[in-house]
Amino acid sequence: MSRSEGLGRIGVVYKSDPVRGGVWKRIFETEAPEMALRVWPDVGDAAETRYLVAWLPPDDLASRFRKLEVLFSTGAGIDQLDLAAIPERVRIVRMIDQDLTSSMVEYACFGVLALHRDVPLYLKDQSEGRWAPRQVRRAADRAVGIMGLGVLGTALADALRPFGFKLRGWSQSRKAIEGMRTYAGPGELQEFLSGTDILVCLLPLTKSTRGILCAELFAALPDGARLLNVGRGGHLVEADLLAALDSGKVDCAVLDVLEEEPPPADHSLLRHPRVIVTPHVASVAHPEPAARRVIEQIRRHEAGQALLDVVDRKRGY
Ligand code: NDP
Ligand code: OXD
Repeated sequence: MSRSEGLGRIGVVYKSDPVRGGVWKRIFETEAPEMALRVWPDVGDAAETRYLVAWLPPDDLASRFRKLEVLFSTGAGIDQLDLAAIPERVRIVRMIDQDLTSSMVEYACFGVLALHRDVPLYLKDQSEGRWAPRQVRRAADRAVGIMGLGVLGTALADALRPFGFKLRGWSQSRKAIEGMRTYAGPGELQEFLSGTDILVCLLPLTKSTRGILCAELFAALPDGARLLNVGRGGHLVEADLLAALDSGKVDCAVLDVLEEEPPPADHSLLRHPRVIVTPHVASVAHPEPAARRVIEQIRRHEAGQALLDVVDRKRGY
């Protein structure tokens, strides 16, 4: 017998963007009549709530949601959460969904192709009224190195393969991926970087990855390498990228994320002529499929099945 039987509807609280919350409410009402979704700040009886969906949970989560069993992040990343403030008994589940993955693949392909085809440099030329063709390099002569071979990194590798790039990938544990030369752990990072022309960061932000895109890392890349950061702003030491752009070590970059979001209008990278910046839009969880994913997860949990996409607190991702 499911734990919800005889107890009325299963209470779920949603605390994130209120407009999206309206869509979540509609999906829950039509597709999960056994659940009652409340949109923040209407939390009902917080002390009895077992499921919370949030980007940023409330500061008083532990004392207010005393029976909370699962915290669903509305995003794929969970670095915005203070894990120490979330009681150990609460499972943390991140958002993985095909639309979110496809959206990242679209954006990251755009970024890699823009860097490969010199688009940041041509935008600079165009802004200066210059028509100056550069030699077109074949994809087969360019190595794309992906840092992070998880859900998003492997999907990107699949999408890039048909272009014919040389593919390299780096992760914590060793991976075998068709058509990709893979490297694992800090010991193989230098070797991975030394053959990477276009570096893509798709790592989670953790204690070990904060500031990883720094002067030392740029020094290990071939001269004139290019950077796509679609991870988090905290991965990048911005001053080091500016110095690497100045010296020509890094030729150009596409950045979807910055340390401070939104950045000040005079931010040096936002204004840099060889950098394309977008406002953290590479991928977002669309509310309909995201709500369906959470419904599926709650049903699994209620039926005593294992939750999917659970965060490993020790690893931090
Ligand atoms: P996953 O958890 O599926 O994959 C993470 C990958 O990073 C794994 O391959 C993991 O290695 C590797 N990794 C983690 N720590 C290290 C380390 N210290 N050294 C080497 N490799 C490491 O994450 P996703 O692919 O789902 O997402 C990645 C990140 O993308 C998110 O955390 C988020 O920050 C970012 N993101 C950005 C978005 C945007 O709009 N800009 C949207 C969505 C996500 P292993 O496989 O061995 O565990
Ligand atoms: C995410 C994001 O982590 O949107 O999902 O950045």
